[in-house]
Amino acid sequence: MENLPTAVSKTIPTPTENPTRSLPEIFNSFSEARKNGFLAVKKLKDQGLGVVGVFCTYTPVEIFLAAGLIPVGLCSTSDETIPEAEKTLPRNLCPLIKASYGFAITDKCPYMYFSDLVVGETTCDGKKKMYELLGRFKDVYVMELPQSQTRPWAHEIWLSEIRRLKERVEEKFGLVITNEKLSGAIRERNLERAYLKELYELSILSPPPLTGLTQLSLLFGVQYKFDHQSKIKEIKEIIAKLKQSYEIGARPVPASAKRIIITGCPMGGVTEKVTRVIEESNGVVVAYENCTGAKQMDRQIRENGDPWKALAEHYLGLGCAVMTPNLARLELLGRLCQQFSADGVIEMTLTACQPYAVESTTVHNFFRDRNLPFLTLETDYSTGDLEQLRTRAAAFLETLP
Ligand code: BJ8
Repeated sequence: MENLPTAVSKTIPTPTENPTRSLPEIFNSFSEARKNGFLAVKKLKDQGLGVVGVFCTYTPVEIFLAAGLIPVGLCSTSDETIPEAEKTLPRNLCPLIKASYGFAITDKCPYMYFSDLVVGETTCDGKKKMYELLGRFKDVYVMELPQSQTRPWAHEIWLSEIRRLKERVEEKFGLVITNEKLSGAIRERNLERAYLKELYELSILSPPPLTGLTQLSLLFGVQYKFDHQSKIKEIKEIIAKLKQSYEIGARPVPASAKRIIITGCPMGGVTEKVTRVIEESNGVVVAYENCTGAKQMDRQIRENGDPWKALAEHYLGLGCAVMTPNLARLELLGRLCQQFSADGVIEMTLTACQPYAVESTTVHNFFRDRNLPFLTLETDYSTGDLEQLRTRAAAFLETLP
């Protein structure tokens, strides 16, 4: 690790592997995945593999996998470097953007440090303008994302952006991405999506066989596991073990717990606090509609026909608040509420996230029309609002029938 900056090398732990792990041990391997993934990425870099840093669910990562590159998530989930970021960025900006930028400029994020290329999209204004600043010290490529899924030309624009990204990757890394390789990467990721969906759908059971906190750490951690085969093996193992322990009577969640769907901004790291306060007040998070959860895994990429068109079709269909109108979010939310027999929905918005804050009214109206209780909790990457979140979540859960 002698080539790494001190701030980075200090954060790299030594992973421990044990082939006969119990369920809690496998859970730990996922909750520790982000930390341990640093070392895995370092090893892959040493083997000569290229790394591409990404920020958003709209990024068609299959292109990087088809090219034999390693895609890594760069969004930060702690407030550690926000003061440093605020020396350049406005204070009233979403914490996800400030933290991600802060970790980049302080060299404290090994994933950013190892990234040969960073790919972003024109999603919210804060993010796309931050990419311009990031471009001063990293090789940043920004895709132009249409903000509508219903305009007839949106698909054509996104398809041409995907083809441009292919060319940029080919030129940067000196390789060729064939249709066959892309189709292979699509099949690989579809398989992962299918198993992750099977995993979170276990919480359709009443009571669910895992808490919302466990589900979140699995879904968040999986993005920092880079070996496809062993990742699939681990997910299958978790599913089998969870089913087995449920069959013999294990009930980690009380039957009386109110079933909650979480929607809104991406979660992980410090924002786990939202799930924690819900589960401390006789609630259980049964599904996450956001980018950490179902939004990413609910749909499969079409495996027949032109793979580039299939990729464009899939990613443009994601229901994020940067789209207008954002009907896909409501469709998924409505479906999850039915499927998981939700007692209520809690939306988590990050402070200063305009797309989600404004769309909150639309989501609120959607659930009012369906008589399903809905609450919005706004938070940031600090822990200073924990008591306030706890009080509001407890009051909401108490009102649920
Ligand atoms: S697809 S949710 S990952 S854009 S929270 S940075 S929107 S101001 S994270 Fe997102 Fe892609 Fe959408 Fe998902 Fe801006 Fe809001 Fe901050 Fe956000």
